[in-house]
Amino acid sequence: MSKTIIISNRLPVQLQISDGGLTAIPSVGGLATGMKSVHSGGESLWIGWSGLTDEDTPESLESEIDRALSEHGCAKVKLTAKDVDGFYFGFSNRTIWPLFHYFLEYTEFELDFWNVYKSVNQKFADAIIAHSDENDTIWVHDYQLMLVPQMVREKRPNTSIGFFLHIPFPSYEIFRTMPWREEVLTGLLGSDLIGFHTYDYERHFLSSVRRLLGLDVSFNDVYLDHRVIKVDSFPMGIDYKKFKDAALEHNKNKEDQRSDLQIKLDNHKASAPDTKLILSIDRLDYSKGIAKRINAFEYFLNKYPEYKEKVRLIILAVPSRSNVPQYQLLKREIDELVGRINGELSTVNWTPIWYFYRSLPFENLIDLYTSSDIAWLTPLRDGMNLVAKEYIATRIDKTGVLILSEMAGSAYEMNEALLINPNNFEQQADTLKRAITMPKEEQMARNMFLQNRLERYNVEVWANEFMNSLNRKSEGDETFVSQ
Ligand code: GDG
Repeated sequence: MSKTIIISNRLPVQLQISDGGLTAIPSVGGLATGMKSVHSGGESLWIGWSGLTDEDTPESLESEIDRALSEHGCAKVKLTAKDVDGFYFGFSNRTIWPLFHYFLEYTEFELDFWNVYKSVNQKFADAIIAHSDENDTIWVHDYQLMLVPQMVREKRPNTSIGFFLHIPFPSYEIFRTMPWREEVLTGLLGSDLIGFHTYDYERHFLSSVRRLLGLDVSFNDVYLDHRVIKVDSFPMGIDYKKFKDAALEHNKNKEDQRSDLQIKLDNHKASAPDTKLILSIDRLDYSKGIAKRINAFEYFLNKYPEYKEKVRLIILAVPSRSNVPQYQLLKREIDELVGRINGELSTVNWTPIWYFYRSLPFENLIDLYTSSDIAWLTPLRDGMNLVAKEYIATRIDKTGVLILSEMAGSAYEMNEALLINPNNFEQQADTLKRAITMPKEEQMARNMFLQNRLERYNVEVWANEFMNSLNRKSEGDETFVSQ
């Protein structure tokens, strides 16, 4: 029987070794949830890195690890600490991530990183070959694995292979600065179907294919040797029901069931009922524009001083890639900014910014979403941005204002949000004022449209549309006979 093979850098379960024993913790991330409909019932296998390097893994635990993973429909790719350094912290996060988010000044073109990226992509491809046969359908995820489709294609010319990129694909002018640009494009073109979040990323990719490889491109088809590769956009949704149900449950909670965070939020509301809570949640990443947002908040308070003591900015910054120097510098910059602004502006009754540098449990995320009057998300570049969608899904009474950067992929589908340019402080100060004073009826009218769209185009629909498109492609007319 043919099966679906999902491949991503990390698996939907994380393994931890403690006291010599092994624990498998299911991941609650968007990708894991979205793929549930595809990854179920024993007809699929998810291949990825377990999170444990070879050096971390006693040999005696190897078979136990395989057993634990196979209970979750998973199989592992083995990586050494050196692999993880060069492939993940190196090429993925010091070359591709900054380049694809238009941070050329942070992009490092290191031959050593590239060589490890190639060899680790080969390890993933080898694992796919070992665990699959010709009739299986393969879905590769994200920027860490862009060479895998072609590596698999070489061994399995007739297998159906899809690839989805979760981050932006940059314009040709940016992409062409990379020394290994042709190899990356060729790697991706091993696929039958290549998916992006937005039409713009799709066009950027096709433009690079045409200009760098000189291939024929017609609409969204690329012609290569005897194959036609389809390129399309599939904007990723969220598990709408999960967020809506969690918010409903949260609202039902009795006093004594409230979390400590919710008690703090409620006390704040009770003591200052006119104060608006403005929320931002991101991984601590320069692409998310956190430092600029804090500066823009200070600008707003200077431009509209009447809102001092009337607003509070909550920043949840989730630790991320702290081995990469740029992330350490950013952490220091944000710590200093928050310290300076709170130091200068706080009064006996008011601290302008509440800053959490940690990952919170899902329940606390819901506490924050449901208690905040405004969500303010200002990425400088973002493939999609699921936080924007999650905030809207939790607004049971339909109140709440979303201020969202035009540079997020989600802005294309969320026109009823207040869209801003994160570099324009003047516009953001005025938009914050507009959000604070927006009548409830207008908030509800805007959110009704947003919620309807998010409910319809949820993450399950996203995954199914991609798979259906890939299946149609493999059943259909992909054979192209070059003239
Ligand atoms: C990449 C792309 C694209 C956040 N803090 C906590 C927590 N989260 C969850 C959120 C959300 C997810 O993490 C973040 O997703 P985003 O989409 O906002 O951003 P990235 O992590 O950068 O994701 C992005 C995405 O891939 C999907 O394709 O949208 O553009 O960069 O789901 O809820 N979850 C918990 N505690 C936290 O503290 N439990």
